[in-house]
Amino acid sequence: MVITITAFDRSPDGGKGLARDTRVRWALEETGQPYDVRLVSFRALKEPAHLALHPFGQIPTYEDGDLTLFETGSIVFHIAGRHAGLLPQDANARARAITWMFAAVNTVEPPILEFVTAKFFERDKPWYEARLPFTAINVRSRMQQLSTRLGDADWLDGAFSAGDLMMVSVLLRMRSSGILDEYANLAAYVARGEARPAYKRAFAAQLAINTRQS
Ligand code: GTB
Repeated sequence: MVITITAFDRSPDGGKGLARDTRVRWALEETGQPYDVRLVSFRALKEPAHLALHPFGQIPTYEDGDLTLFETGSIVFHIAGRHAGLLPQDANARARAITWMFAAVNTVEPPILEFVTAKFFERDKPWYEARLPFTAINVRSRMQQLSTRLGDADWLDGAFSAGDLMMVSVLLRMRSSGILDEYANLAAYVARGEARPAYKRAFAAQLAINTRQS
């Protein structure tokens, strides 16, 4: 039984790899797992067949035999727990890598999403001019803290792990704003993630879908 994930039929980013199926593809590539992709339109996301897989009507989902998962943190954790390559063997190092996964989705991603939402979806709102700089302050605060912790290390805690995979995926969302490049070590960290062969394969696969002629 081959793993099947879902992805946008056409991602709004046109293939920049920012939709969350990319991080799941990346985890599957890092661990050498073959997978199929079922493409879903925005309309189909909210239809019963997809809602049975994902209660919030989103991508990505993950199906492997009789197991269905949603939420990228959970999906990547599952992949990393089942296959070698993304979590250390040492119990304490493993716990720290998992902590970084949670930090990525619980502590770093929320202010980034607030910023992105304000910047791209609230331009016509009366609060836009006041709110956008406020959300940027919150992002910079988190990024400064992360930058300080990373220092001149290659990865957050020893060897590359699922924690880095999630953190790089989250930070990528800040590149187009220019804010990522304000933190040279974070920009280099993200670039190291993108340079990994597994990331390149994941990126190329989603790009092919999002740039295909229909
Ligand atoms: N917490 C969930 C997870 O991590 O799995 C969040 C999943 C999620 O937000 N999915 C989005 C979705 O399905 C796609 S990734 N949205 C449709 C909906 O809610 O109706 C978010 C995303 C979308 C588009 C871009 N982009 O074009 O740049 C980037 C990120």
